[in-house]
Amino acid sequence: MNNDLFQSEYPVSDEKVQFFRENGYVRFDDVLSEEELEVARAGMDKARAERKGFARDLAGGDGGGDGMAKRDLIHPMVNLWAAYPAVQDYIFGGRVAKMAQRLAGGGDIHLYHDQALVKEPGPSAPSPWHQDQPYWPSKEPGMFSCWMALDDVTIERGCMQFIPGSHKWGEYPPISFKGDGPALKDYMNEEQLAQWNPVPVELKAGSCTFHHGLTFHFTNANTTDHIRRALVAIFIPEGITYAAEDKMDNQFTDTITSKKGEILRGTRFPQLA
Ligand SMILES: O=C(O)CCC(=O)C(=O)O
Repeated sequence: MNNDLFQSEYPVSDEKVQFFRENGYVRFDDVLSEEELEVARAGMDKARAERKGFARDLAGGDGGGDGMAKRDLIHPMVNLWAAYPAVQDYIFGGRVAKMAQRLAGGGDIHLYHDQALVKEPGPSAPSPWHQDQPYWPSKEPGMFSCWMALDDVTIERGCMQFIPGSHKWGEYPPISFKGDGPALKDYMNEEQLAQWNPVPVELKAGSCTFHHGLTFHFTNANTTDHIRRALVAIFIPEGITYAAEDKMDNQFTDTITSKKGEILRGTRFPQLA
């Protein structure tokens, strides 16, 4: 740890914990200071510059070109903590991990991975309604994320939108980000459709939302002239087990050291709290 940034505690009230449990998401304002924001942005921008041709896109292209194709997509870069000290300080500083621990009701918190999600200015693509749990290796739900805004986010810039309470509706198949499969809405019954009331959460930079792995969420394309940078951390709370072959393989499967049914652990899932 280079300094004392990202370490001081951010109070999480019982009301916030309760809100998270009931709605499957919760917001926190002014979590990062201006100084911390600058450090986090610089870390992410370094990664963006160095990994220019590396960013993969969720919509199926190669994401490696510099033309419009790149602008159309969201560029996930994962596990920046392992390469960029600024992101490592953010992830290991403890503030956000302790907030996660409060929301989980205590117990150990391990990192699954971090993820920089960037929507460049100009026309880009929406992130379709989806749940995260279908893409994760755990047998039971319980893993969850912190989505930290590094820029002010509005609906037009791609802030997070949630369906409150949808984390209680069960797990649905993974949604294709290419748009070539069923939409999440296609799986809904009439009662669910009647409750399909998206809540956009506009945030100032340095504020964040947490969302449960089963919560339905969506972001618009970034149609503004300013970049949208979000730094996501995904947490494994206590008691989560590995589903192994019952789940799809992904780029993290090789780092998992657990056997099916054992507590989910891996060489790159450090304990944070
Ligand atoms: O940032 C986005 O556009 C989507 C974020 C998301 O799906 C997530 O963090 O789980």
